[in-house]
Amino acid sequence: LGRRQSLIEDARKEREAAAAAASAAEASEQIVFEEDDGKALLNLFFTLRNSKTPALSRTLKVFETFEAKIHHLETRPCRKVKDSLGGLEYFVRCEVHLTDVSTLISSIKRNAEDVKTTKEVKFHWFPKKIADLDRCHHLVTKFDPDLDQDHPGYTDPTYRERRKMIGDIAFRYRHGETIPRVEYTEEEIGTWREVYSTLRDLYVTHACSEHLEAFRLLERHCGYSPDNIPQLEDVSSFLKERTGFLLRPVAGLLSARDFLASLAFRVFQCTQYIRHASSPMHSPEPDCVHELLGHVPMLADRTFAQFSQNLGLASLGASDEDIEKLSTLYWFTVEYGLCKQNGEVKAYGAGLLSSYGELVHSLSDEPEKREFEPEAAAVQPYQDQTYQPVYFVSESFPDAKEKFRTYVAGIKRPFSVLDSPLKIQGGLESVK
Ligand code: HBI
Ligand code: FE
Repeated sequence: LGRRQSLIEDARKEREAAAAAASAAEASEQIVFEEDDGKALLNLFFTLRNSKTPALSRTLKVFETFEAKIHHLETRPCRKVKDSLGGLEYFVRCEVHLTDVSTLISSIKRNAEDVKTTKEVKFHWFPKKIADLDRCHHLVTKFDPDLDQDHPGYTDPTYRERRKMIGDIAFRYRHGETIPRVEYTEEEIGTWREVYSTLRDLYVTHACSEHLEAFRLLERHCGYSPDNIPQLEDVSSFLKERTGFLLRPVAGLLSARDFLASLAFRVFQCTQYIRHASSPMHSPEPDCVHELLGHVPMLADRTFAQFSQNLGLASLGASDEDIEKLSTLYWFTVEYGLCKQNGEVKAYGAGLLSSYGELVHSLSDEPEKREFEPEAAAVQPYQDQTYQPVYFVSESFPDAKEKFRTYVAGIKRPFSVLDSPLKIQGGLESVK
């Protein structure tokens, strides 16, 4: 019993160490291990040598500690004669909480030799109620200024410091709280002014009518102007009234799974920092210019808001492959979509509406334009470094929404999500 206690104690310490490491990376975020975490099917191959320590019982207790359900256990005599100890090779297949996989493997490695593993995800955890979005905070750091040498802020410590300060607001934020205001510096407002004035003139000829209409309202009611960077809390209240969408602050590019899951609850995870002053017309990652000028006006439109939520609903609990497809679909619609209006082609994608260069390019004769078909758009290779060579053009938002509905019906999931547009913010009671 003493040994078992110490093993449980070890496992607990490892969990705490893992949680500490994760929270060091994610500021004050507390990692909570819950019953409904996703499950993995784990295959383990390892060798236990004959020795004085009771290796087998210690090893099996690791599985017990992590409540791993053993589906299969098989042994054979050790074939490698490294020394005179002999021993057995083991193959164990078990079902285990997704969040426990790495600690379980490292515990096994302390008892056994030649440990090899493969893992299949049985199902993915996903948020069931809007407050669960506090756990959808996994950032993708490939474009952030601390790690990406090509980022215009990479060599500017003051910029990186500022980013950390604004990022901390997001790390500390919990659902339901008021989004803290940021007092932007003169330099930051200068960057905003430059993009704002340039893009605003182009919207008249290039933006879809939904964007133009919402933009007028945002200027009237939400502090949109060349001299002011709107505050997320004000924008969130505006959207809430228009379409039920809420903003929540996020510190950078979010994993596609977490980002899409938020949309299911009509929550848009929104960056609050602004791009580097040396490059006002381009940012390698999302920033508040992209969100506020590109995404927010579109989220104020009812049909578009519903389309965005539907993308999110389709993503809940989906396989990695389906997340990849939905994320590509998102790319060619929400980010880079074009649509027909009164016989002309206009832009509705946020990536276009927040980039002067690509907005001009997208409506020129240069790129190829195809009719929007979800099946094709979901697998079309895309560019995140240069302008898109291909754009998809929707007949209208209701048409895009309808086509998407048919596409989603073909996605396999172990449950169904009933689509109740606004009620969902109170929780997904309809998940079977
Ligand atoms: N994260 N903060 C943030 N903003 C986005 O626009 C965004 C994201 N993560 C993924 C993403 N967009 C999409 O490209 C899709 O992968 C869903
Ligand atoms: Fe975006």
